[in-house]
Amino acid sequence: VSSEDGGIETKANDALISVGFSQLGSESTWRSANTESVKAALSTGNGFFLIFDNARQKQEKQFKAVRNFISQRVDYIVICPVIQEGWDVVLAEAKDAGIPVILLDRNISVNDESMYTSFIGEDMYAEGASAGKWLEEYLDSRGKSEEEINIVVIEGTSGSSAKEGRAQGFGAIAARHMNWKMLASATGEFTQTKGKETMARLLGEFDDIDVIVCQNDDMTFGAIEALKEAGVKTGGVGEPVLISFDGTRKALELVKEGVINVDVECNPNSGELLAQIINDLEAGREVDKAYYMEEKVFTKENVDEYIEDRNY
Ligand code: GYE
Repeated sequence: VSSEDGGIETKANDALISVGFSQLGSESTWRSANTESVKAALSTGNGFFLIFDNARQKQEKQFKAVRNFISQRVDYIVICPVIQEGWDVVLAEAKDAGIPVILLDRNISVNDESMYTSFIGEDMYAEGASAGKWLEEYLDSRGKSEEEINIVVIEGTSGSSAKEGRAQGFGAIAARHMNWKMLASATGEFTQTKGKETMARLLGEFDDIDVIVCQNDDMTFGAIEALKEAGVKTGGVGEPVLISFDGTRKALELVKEGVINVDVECNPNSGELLAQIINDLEAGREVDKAYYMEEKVFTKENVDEYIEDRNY
């Protein structure tokens, strides 16, 4: 590239693979870890030129970012979609421009799957079902499989695949049990502040909660604050059961302490796989339509094995 092109892009930069990354926000510990994972994997040293945009929970901002990436003629576009619906138009624009789109973390619902090249993320439905199955076994082991069990759910972002998948997965298990009563399901927007607020409100509405499901760790941290303020302990015998998702270090410590009963892992470290898939595409190799991250279920029984290595 000569200086006639404006001189900004150097020859060295041209050799790099340019990637526009629309991250949906910075609402949680998980999200920060995910952003770090992508930034580390798509580094200059690894042959990438990364353009990062934080959409702060606004799909509109994601559209704007994607259009920006298109006008900059990046080689690849990576999107963590805040909600599932509404992507058809902007993805068609990327397709017309001949830029492959890779979806990361959350999924979307589109009529035409050729609108994106590949999806790398987590199986949110399986995560929700794992939580439900754990509760099933837990109640069984305590001889409570016939008792009425009152459940409240603090949900993540409405319309996100993370919220929908976890709710449906858990709901499918709950549907097998006539005695599981869903008292309420209310949003906590995947943040600690909202999680606390919602938990406080639910505590004001119900005095007979047996199980609290928080769809991510940050909301769980907020919920624990509200519970503490109300003098309610969780996790022990005769106390409400607390179920969480993500598997962040702080949450694993609370699992170890017995405050959280079970934490279903959601793996944010998808950066390396993303880099590998882009490299595969560059080399003209075929890639799969979907890749799912490996995820575990943490309880007091196994948490010691994993806690030391958690860096987020
Ligand atoms: O669980 C939550 C985050 O989409 C899987 O989003 C992700 C979720 C994650 O904010 O902490």
